[in-house]
Amino acid sequence: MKALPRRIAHLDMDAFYASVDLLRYPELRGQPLVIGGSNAQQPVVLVDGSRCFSRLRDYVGRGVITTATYEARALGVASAMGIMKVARLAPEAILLPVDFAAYRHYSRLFKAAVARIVPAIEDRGIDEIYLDLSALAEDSRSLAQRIKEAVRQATGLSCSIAVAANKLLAKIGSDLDKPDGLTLLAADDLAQRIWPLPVRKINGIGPKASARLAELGIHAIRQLAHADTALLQRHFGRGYGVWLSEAAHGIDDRPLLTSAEPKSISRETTFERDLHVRDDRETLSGVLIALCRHVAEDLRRKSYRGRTIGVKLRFADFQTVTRDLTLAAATADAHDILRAARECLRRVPLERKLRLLGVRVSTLATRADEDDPSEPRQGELDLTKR
Ligand code: DCP
Ligand code: MG
Repeated sequence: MKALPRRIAHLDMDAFYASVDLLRYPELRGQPLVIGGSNAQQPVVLVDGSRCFSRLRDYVGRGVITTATYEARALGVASAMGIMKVARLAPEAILLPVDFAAYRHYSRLFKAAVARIVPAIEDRGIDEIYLDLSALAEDSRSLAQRIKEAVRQATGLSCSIAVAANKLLAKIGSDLDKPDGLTLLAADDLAQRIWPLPVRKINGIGPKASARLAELGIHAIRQLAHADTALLQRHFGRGYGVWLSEAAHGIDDRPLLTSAEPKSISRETTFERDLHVRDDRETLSGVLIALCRHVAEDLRRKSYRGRTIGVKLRFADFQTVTRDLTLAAATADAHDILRAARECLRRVPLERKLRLLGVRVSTLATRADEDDPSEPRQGELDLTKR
């Protein structure tokens, strides 16, 4: 039986920080507003109870803005611009300081409202989430409408949603009709709606990759889709080359990461002075033992065990190497972790001085996943075993 196509939504709040601040200062609605000042930009309450806001033309100093309302964006203002540059573009715009506590509060509110409708949510940060709608019967448009309405009810804020076959397309889609957008992307929309866009609209193509693609004459996603994969691999490496090609064709099988389960648990230490295995053997050995013990404690506290044990070394010249090995059975035991970490270290040439040492345990399973839930051995680590 052929699997049904997935229905993945991406939801992104509109001008998030600025919109949250407008809830508190509704008199600013409709004006260009920029978020990014310090406490000096805090509004002053006048004797008649009205508020006096800072204007950008009065601003002197450094710093960048976090975001701006759509009225300010119409003047050319964008996230991460220097405040002085914004002041030249939009001298009349109002500047407010950031208020992370308020943004976190509204972030929790909108996510809780969505979770009451769709249980499968991947949290992507303060103002965006992916949703898996595949298991729900309702059609995509009315679901998306209902989600937008629930967000508005819970927060008074608007968001933009797209529904598509995967995360990659949903993420591009939610940006197509901002603010207050609702975009449905079907498989045959690729050529019409995605291919004309610049390559940097693909999440995962950053400024460096898009600059290198531009050097190859590739600007639009359509050109990337038609580019020879072998050429892309020559310029970007095997893995990334293939990924570029697939992304341009709208292919993306990544599942939603719906819970906050850690992928690994690790500890690392940067030394006060660079250490050499020959001259500082005792110290390094002590550090390794302590790291393994801490990782084991972290695992136990969180009720995890892991099968892959790895070490990370950074040399004085900042070159970083990692080595790992996978055990037959998952462990949370400091002895087992130490033994495996030493095994990994034997595979690294150690002629140079070290500035950092780290130990990581991955391929995690919770106790509940395991056949044998017996407590790991307790006890002191034996320094002499090597
Ligand atoms: N943010 C930031 N610095 C950046 C980009 C964003 O501090 N360089 C903060 C402010 C934004 C929030 O993160 O309000 C969410 O980022 P978005 O990229 O989603 O931008 P907005 O929500 O502000 O606008 P949009 O309507 O384009 O989503
Ligand atoms: Mg946003």
